[in-house]
Amino acid sequence: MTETIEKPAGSRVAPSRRSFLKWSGVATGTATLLASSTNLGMPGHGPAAAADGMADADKTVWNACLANCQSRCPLRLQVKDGTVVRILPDNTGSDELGDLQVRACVRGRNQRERIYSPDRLKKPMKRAGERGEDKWEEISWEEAFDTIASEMKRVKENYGNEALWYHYGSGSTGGNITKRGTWPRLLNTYGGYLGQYGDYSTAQITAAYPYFFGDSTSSNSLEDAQFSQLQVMFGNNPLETRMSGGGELGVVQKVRKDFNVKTIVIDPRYSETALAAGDEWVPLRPGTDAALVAGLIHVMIEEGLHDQDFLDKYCVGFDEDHMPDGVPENNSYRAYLEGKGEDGTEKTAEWAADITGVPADRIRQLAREIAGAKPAAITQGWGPQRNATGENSSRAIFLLAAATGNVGIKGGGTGAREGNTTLPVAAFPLFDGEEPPVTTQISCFNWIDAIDHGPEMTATNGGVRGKDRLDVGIKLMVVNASNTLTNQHNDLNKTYETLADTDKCEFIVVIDHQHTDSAKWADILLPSTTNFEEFDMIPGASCGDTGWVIWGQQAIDPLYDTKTGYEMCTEIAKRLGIEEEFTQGRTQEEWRQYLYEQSKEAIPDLPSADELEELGIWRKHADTPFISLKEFREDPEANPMPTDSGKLEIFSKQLYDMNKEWEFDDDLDRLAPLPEQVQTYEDWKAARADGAKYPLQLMGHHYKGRTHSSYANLPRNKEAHPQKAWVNPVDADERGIDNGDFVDVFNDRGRMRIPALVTPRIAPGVVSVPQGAWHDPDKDGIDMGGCVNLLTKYHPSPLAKGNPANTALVEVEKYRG
Ligand SMILES: Nc1nc2c(c(=O)[nH]1)N[C@H]1C(S)=C(S)[C@@H](COP(=O)(O)OP(=O)(O)OC[C@H]3O[C@@H](n4cnc5c(=O)[nH]c(N)nc54)[C@H](O)[C@@H]3O)O[C@H]1N2
Ligand SMILES: Nc1nc2c(c(=O)[nH]1)N[C@H]1C(S)=C(S)[C@@H](COP(=O)(O)OP(=O)(O)OC[C@H]3O[C@@H](n4cnc5c(=O)[nH]c(N)nc54)[C@H](O)[C@@H]3O)O[C@H]1N2
Ligand code: SF4
Ligand SMILES: [Mo]
Repeated sequence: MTETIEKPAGSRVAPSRRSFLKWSGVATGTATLLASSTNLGMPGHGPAAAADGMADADKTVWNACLANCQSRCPLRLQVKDGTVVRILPDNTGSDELGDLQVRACVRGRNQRERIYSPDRLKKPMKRAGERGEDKWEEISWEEAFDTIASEMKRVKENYGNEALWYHYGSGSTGGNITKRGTWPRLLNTYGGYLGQYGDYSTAQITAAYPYFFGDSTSSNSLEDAQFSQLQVMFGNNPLETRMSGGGELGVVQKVRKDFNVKTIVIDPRYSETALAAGDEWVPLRPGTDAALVAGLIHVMIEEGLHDQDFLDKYCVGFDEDHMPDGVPENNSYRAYLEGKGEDGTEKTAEWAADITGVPADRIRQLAREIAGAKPAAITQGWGPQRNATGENSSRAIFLLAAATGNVGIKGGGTGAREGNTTLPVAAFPLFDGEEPPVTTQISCFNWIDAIDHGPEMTATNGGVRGKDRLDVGIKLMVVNASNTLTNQHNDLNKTYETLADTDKCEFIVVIDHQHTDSAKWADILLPSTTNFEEFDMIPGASCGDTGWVIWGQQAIDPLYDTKTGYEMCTEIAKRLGIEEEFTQGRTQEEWRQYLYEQSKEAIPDLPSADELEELGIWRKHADTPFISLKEFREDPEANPMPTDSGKLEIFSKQLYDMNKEWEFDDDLDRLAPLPEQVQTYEDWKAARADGAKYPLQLMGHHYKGRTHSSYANLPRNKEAHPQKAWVNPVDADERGIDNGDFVDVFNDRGRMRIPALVTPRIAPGVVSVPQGAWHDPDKDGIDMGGCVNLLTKYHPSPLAKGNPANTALVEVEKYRG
C-alpha cells in the first residue's frame, strides 16, 4: 500500500509481509455454486443468469478493483458492444480459510458507475483561469505532452532534479504497471526527483517501528489468532477497512466463528469489527491509547501479572536495571509508571481513567484479562497512530504485547498491525539499478512546506533525509492517481492558499479519471483510462496467509480521449530524448509478459499466462500462519533485533539523543524516548479545558461507501452510505440536536453542514466525520459535502512528520437556517 522507495538500512528483522517459501498445496480456481447468487450489480440489467450472468454479453473478462482499500478483489466484467454491462465478483474458491472466495464489496461491484461517471475526465485540458478556479480549455495530446516535457526541462535546468516532485497518491495502489509505476519511472529516467518516506496511512507507526524493533515489523497474521485465548484490537477495523470476502474481513469472521476466540475492540467508535466480531467494546478518547496502556501495565505490576522474565531477557528500558548506558536514573518505563519520572505522577488506573474516559475498574479488569490470556493476540489498526502523537500511541501498544510476553509466539503477536503472506509477484521497476538517482527525501506529508519554504527545511527541523538541508523548494508536481493535493490533505484552506501562488510551485500536472477537487488545482489536467481499459498483472494484498495473483485483462477500449499512464509517459519520454531507456523497447503488454516471467522465477508453479487469463485469479495458502519475530523469540542471541541493543527497545536511546538536536516550532512537540502519553495541541485535555471554544475531539474514520475519496462521487455509494457527522447522544442533547438534523461542524479553519448521526456508537466528547467525502463549498465557503480535511490541522507529527488527521477540535451546532 505504500509507494515509497525508501529501503531502511540493515533490514534483519522479519518484514511486515513475508513471501512464501513453502506451500501447503495449490488452490486454484474451481467454480462454485456461489456464482449464481452474486450479482448485486447495477439495476436495469436483471438478475444473473444461471451460468454466470447475461447470456447476451459478448465476453466476460477478469480484472480487479485496484483502489487502496488493503484488499484486492478480482472482478469479472461482462462486455457487450464495447460497453461494460455487468460486474461480477470472484466465483472461485470456497468458504474455507486459505481458500476464501475473494468476493468484492459494494464499491468494487459498483465500478460501472465509476467507469461511466459524468465526472470522468474526457480530454486533456489546460488551465484557463487562476489556479484552482476550475476553468479549462481543451487541448490536444500533442500540446499537453509538449508542455509537460518543456516544463520538466525548464525546471530541471533552472533548479535541478530535486525541484521535481512525484506526489503521494493511492488511487491505483493495487496496480502494477497501471499508473503508479509509470510516472516515477519517467522522472527517474530523467535524473530523479525529491523522494518521500512514509505515507498518509501509516507515517507515525512506520517511523516508530525502528525505535522499538529496529526495523518495520508486523504482528502475527489474523489467521494465527485461531490459536489465541484472546484477541485485543486497538482501533483495528478490518470489517470496514479490508472489506473483501477473501481479505481480512473474511479471515477475522472465520476465526471468530470457527474458533470462538474472544475479541475485545478498543476504539472511540463502535466499529463494525466491534459489532460483528467483537465480544466487548472499550471506548476511549482519541489519542489516549498510551495512557490506557500505562494504566493497564500499572495494574499488572501491582498485581504481579506482567511477564518480567520476557522483559528481562528480550527488552531494554522497562526498569532501572535494564537501561542503556549514559541515561540518568528514573528514565525507565517503570519509573514513569511509579511517578519517579519527570512528571512525578503515578500512572494508576484512576489516572488513566481520567484521560481515556475508560472507568478505572474496567481498566483493572481489562489488565487482568489481557495478562491472564495465554497467548493473547494484540494488534492495532492505523487509526490510533494517525494523530499528533501517533508515534507514541503505536509504541505503547507494542509495549503492551511485550509486557505480557506475547511476542514471537503462536497465537500471540507484537502489538503492531497484522502481518500476512503475499506472493512475490514482480513489480514494475520504478528505476533501473540499485537506487534512484536522487536519494534526498522529505516526508510524504510535509511537501506543502517544501513548496512554501523548501530551502529552510533541514534534517532537524523538517525531517529532511539524505542531506542536511534542501537546496530548493518543490517547483513542479506530478499528481497521479491522487487526491491528496487537496481533499485528502489536512487544512484545505491553508493548502489552497499555498497552491494558489504560482511563484511557489510553478507547474502542476494532475492525472486522474475523475474530476476531483485536486484536479481543479492543475495547470495541465490529463484524462486517464481506468484499469479496465488496459492490461496488468496484479498482486494480491492483505489476505491472512493466502496470496494471490490477478491477471488484469483489458475489458474495453479507452473511453473518450483518454490514454494509459504508460502511453502518456512514453510520449513525454520521447520528447525528452529518453524513450528507449524508459520503455526498454517494451509495450505495456510486453511489460506484463516480462513481469510474468520474472514472477514465474520466484513462483515456479505459477500457471502459464494463458492459464491465468482463463483462471483470472490464482491463489496459494501458506502451510502455517505467519508468526512475527519467531526466530528472535526462539533464540535472541542468534537472531538479535536490528536495534543498538539487539533487543526490543522500550526506552529508545536514539530518540533520547535526537530530542536534544531536533527543533520544533511548537513547545508541545518532542521526541519521547518512552512510549508514554504525551500532551499535544487540540487534544483531550484542550477539549475539556474550562470555557474551551472547541470542546469536541474530531476524528475521521475510513468509511464503507468509499475508499478515501475514490467512489465518493457515485450516486449509489452515496445513497447506501450517506455522509453524516457521528455525535454521541449526550453531546447532541446538550446542543438540541436530533438524529438526522443538519448540523454545522466547525472550527477556526472551516465550517461544514451535513446531517448528524446521533448514536451511542461514538464516545461522548468525540465527533467523527468519516474521511474522504468530496469538498463541496457553497458560495459562502460552507462545505456541503462534508470533507473532514476542511477542519483538520496541518501540523506534521514530531518524528514521522506525518498526518495528524485525528487530532483536531471542533464545535457542532444545529443548523436552524
Ligand atoms: N471502506 C474503506 N476501506 C478502506 C479505506 C477507506 O477509505 N474505506 N481506506 C484504506 C486505507 S488507505 C487505509 S490507510 C486503511 C485505514 O485503516 P485504519 O487507519 O485502520 O482505519 P481508520 O478508520 O482510520 O481507523 C481504524 C479505527 O481506529 C479508530 N481510531 C481512531 N482514532 C483512534 C485512537 O486514538 N485510538 C484507538 N484505539 N482507535 C482509534 C477508528 O475509530 C477506526 O474504527 O483502510 C483502507 N481501507
Ligand atoms: N482527515 C483525514 N485525511 C486523510 C485520511 C484520514 O484518515 N483522515 N486518510 C489518509 C489516507 S490513509 C490516505 S491513503 C489518503 C488517500 O488519499 P488518496 O491517495 O488521494 O486516495 P483517493 O482519495 O482514493 O484518490 C485517489 C485518486 O486516484 C484516482 N485513480 C484511481 N485509479 C486511477 C488510475 O488508474 N489512474 C489515475 N491516473 N488515477 C486513478 C481516483 O479517481 C482518485 O481521484 O487520504 C489521507 N487523508
Ligand atoms: S474490498 Fe476493496 S478491493 Fe475489494 S471490491 Fe471492495 S474496494 Fe475493491
Ligand atoms: Mo491509506
